Amino acid sequence: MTKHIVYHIPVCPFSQRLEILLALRGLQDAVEFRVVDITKPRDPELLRKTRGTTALPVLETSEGQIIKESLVILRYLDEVLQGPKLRRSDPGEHAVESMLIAKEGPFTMAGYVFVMNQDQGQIAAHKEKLLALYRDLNDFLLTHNPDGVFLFDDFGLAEAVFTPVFKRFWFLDYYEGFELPISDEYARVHNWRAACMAHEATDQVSEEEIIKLYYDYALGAGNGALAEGRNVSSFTFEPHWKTRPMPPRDKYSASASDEELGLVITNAGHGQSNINQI
Ligand code: GAZ
Repeated sequence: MTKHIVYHIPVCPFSQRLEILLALRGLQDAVEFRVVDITKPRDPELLRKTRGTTALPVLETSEGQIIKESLVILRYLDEVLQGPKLRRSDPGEHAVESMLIAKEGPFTMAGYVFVMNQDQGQIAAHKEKLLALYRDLNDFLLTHNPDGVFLFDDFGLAEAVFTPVFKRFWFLDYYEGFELPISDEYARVHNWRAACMAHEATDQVSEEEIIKLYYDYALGAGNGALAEGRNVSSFTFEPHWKTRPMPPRDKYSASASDEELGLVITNAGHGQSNINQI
């Protein structure tokens, strides 16, 4: 039988949602992940399949159906893969988790816009916007499960949606010094977030990796764009992130070079340049 294929960008939060589902089921092999280099022109065959759109992840099912949007793919795989479902089976409970999931878009956007901000005069406004969204999540969790840790009794669909985003927001701790305040307004979401991030099915990425790979986002260059004066994207696969130094935290006054970021391959001797990823 042919496998499901997911076309994706490694380290993308949207595809980590799918990896978490597979890890929870112990079915990592049920899907073949194919890496797409978004700095290069898209393979015409894939473009034909997606009917011209370029956003990833995209699922090509074993039957050849094309499914876009990580949340749709997540729900599809949850239904078709064997094993206990991640979604709540009770319709009312499923509605509750779906309401929480409906908050992921604005939340994700607020964090990304914050890390990409280049205007120091706007820092406070970005911070307050994100804190308001955290307070809203706190209130939602208190309403539906005041004494628990997760939204229901265990890590579920909403947790699979939010955890990759919580982990990307390590870039806010590092580049913006952002922390959730320790107070009643945030206590419930604080516990939820900590439990989500500590869950063993979510360890596909590390804090160090996120900080190093997302340096270009912190300079305002998202989605594969190159920051000014640079030739290699911080998302490059080579040199591997583990071999590179931590980037400077201060994103507002300085911008590190390819060399300072450890992005230049020096041993080859034939002047081959790096391939930019994302
Ligand atoms: N809603 C889609 C899903 O599947 O959930 C989103 C998919 C998506 O945005 N994928 C991006 C992509 O494939 C990579 S991840 N881009 C390549 C292309 O050719 O379109 C998110 C942001 C943001 C900046 C970056 C990203 C991000 O805001 O992580 O906001 C949500 C892109 C400034």
